[in-house]
Formats: sequence, C-alpha cells, structure tokens
Amino acid sequence: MLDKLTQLPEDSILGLAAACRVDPNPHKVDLTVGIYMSEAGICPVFDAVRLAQQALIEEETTKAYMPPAGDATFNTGMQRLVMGGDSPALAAGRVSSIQTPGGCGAIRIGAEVIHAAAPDARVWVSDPTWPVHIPLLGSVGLSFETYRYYDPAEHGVNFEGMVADLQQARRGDVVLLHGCCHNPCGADLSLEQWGTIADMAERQGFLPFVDIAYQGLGDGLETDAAGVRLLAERLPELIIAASCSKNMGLYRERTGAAIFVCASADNARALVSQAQVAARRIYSMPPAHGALLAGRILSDEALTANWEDELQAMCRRINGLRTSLMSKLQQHSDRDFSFIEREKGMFSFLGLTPAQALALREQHSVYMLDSSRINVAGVNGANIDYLAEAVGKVLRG
Ligand code: PLP
Ligand code: TYF
Repeated sequence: MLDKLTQLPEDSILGLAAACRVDPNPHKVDLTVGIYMSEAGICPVFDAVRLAQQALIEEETTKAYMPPAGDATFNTGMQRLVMGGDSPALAAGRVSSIQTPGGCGAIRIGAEVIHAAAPDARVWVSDPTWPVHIPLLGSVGLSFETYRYYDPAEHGVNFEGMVADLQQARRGDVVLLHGCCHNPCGADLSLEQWGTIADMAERQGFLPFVDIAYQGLGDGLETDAAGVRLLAERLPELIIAASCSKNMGLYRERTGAAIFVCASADNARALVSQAQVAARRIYSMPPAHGALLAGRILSDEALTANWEDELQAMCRRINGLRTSLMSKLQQHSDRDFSFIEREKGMFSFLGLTPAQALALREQHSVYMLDSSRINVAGVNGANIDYLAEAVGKVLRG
C-alpha cells in the first residue's frame, strides 16, 4: 500500500535552508528561514527564557498531560499581550483562547473552528501571503480568494487594490490579515488603513482572522498590536493566531495561542470547547514546556521586563540592519533600496528576479527565496559587505 506513495518536494523555505547548510563556501549567507540571528550569527535563547527554564526545572513536579486548552497562566498572559491589558472585550469576558503548538497550530485550529461554523467559508488571503497559510487553512476544506496587497513597483501596500478586492468579501467569508511585519513582503497597513478594514468588516460582515507571529519585532509590542486591537474594539468577532516563536525565541518549543473575540462571554466559552474538540481531532493536548516558560515570563514582573528589554534590543537591531543594508546596497548599485528602511519586521523583497536569486545562490552562496525575500535578521557585520557586493554584481548581470 505505502509503496504507491512517491517523494514530495521539500518545503520551499526549509528546503533552501537545508541546501545552505551543506554549502561548503565559507562566505555563504543564509537569508532563508525567518529566524532571528544575532550579530554572532546564532539564534539566541532569551535570558528571561533561560531564567524561567531554570526555575521550571527546579519546581516541575509532573509531566502529566496538559489540560486540552493548555496552561491557564499562559492563556491569560497571551490574551493580555495581544489584546492589551485595557481591552474592553477582555474586560467583558468576550475573549477566550487555547494554547496551540505554535502559531501554525493556532492557524489550523482557527481554520477548524471556521469550518465548523461555515463550511463554505472563503478565506481571502493577501497576494502574496506566507505559503504555509495555504495548507494550514486549505487542508480543513476552506477555499481561497486572493486580494491585491503588495505592489512590487512601489515596494509598498496597494491599499486601493486591496479595498477594491475586499469589497467582494461577504458575510460568511474570512479575511486573513498579517497583524504586523508582513511575511513575505514587510509592508504593513497604517492604523488608518486598519480602520478602513474595520469599516468594511462592519458593513460587509466578513470575519477578520489576524495572524500575528512577529509582535514586538516591527515597532514594539504595543504598536505592533495596534491594528488587531483596533479591530477588536470595533467588531463583535475576530480570530487571532499568535506565536511565541519569534518574540520569545521559542521556535522549537511550539508555543502559540488561538484567540477568539466573540459577541458574548457565553459564546467565548463555547469557542474554547469547539477549539478543544478540534485539537482532539489532531493532537489532543498541546506541548507543555514552551507555554510554561512563556506563562512564567508573562506573569512575573521582573521576567517580563527582562524579556521586553531583550526583545526591544532585537527590534532596534533589525531596524538598524535595514538602514545599513539599504546604504550598503546603494553603494553597489544605482537602484533605490530605500524601501528596505520603510518596511517592518524580518522580511523584505529585494526586487530581484528568480533568475537573479538563483545566480546569487549558485555564484555567491547567498541564499534567499526565489521571490528575493530575505530574512533581514540574517544580515550581520561580517556578511553585509559580501552580500551587498554580490547583489550589486548580479544586478549588473
Ligand atoms: N504566521 C507567519 C506569517 C509566520 O511567518 C509564522 C512563522 O514563522 C507563523 C505564523 C507561525 O510560526 P510558528 O508555528 O513557528 O509559531
Ligand atoms: O517564513 C518563514 O521563514 C518562517 C518560518 O514551513 C517557517 O515563517 C518556514 C517554513 C515553515 C514553517 C515556518
């Protein structure tokens, strides 16, 4: 039976990272997967995570199953982190959540809940969106529509196109939005534009589904959540997929939350039961370790302050790298790269053709996606000159 099954292609992002790992060129530059790399070229463990982990190891008394909804301290901490401590929906008891295996798990649970409520729901995704959104949402049976989002000529959001396309989204449809630090393009909505999306959701009745995987890495924890908070203040219903992979560096611990903003407190409770049943169909209970660490950090003032300091430093460093990369690229090319500085978070499209991205890989061991998406956080003092020079060479042909 199994011999009918054939080899499938690798994940387009992870496959390139694997190719870079085995490249023997000592000058190789890995700008593929969205992980934060320090100046020393490593993906660090946050100091607050290390401290929380030491305490957890001392105090942990069991490895029995987590409850199906996950750790209660983690859940309330994540609700406050994303929604804000003064959220009216939170105060009204209209918010509930379950702990999930990463943001991916949250997206999948959100998709299951949507499918239970509206099996024919269409999910509107940005052009482009994170490629993993498609299997995560599509495997549940939801269908897709696309809205215009990134304008490659302007290196920014085509908001007119987005609004024109979303005018066709109707009650029973879902609109997937990147909460901040758009993956792959780095171009985000302004708060005013979030307001327009809220107006449209109110008028047309579609349900926004916000994927927020980079809170704290664009402008800061509060500013990065301003869009999702605006929607939560204006709309009766909202689904949010949050992740601690990037902003706590808990990638491999698979730590995330599916958050539901509902029209009533009763409905918010019902959604937890729906999400738990959805989780039981896939993995039953979430993993413990990452959520126990995040829960400790979010519920302890000193650990929170320590974590926020380190996150702010990462955010500042990424924004500094954007400026340095822009000016280095401009030294090696007469193109305008100022857009890199205007974008947010880890990603940017450099605006190269797939053939140029391939040439960078084959001739210079500089690894970026074929779309020319780079992980800005993979740039450092030791590789920035080599990188800019290589891009300049490839652009000259
Ligand atoms: N959503 C987007 C746009 C992402 O880029 C990522 C991961 O990098 C995620 C969600 C979820 O990631 P994880 O499952 O590691 O939390
Ligand atoms: O886009 C990225 O690079 C990150 C990490 O299947 C990632 O979001 C990449 C591929 C994947 C899961 C996560």
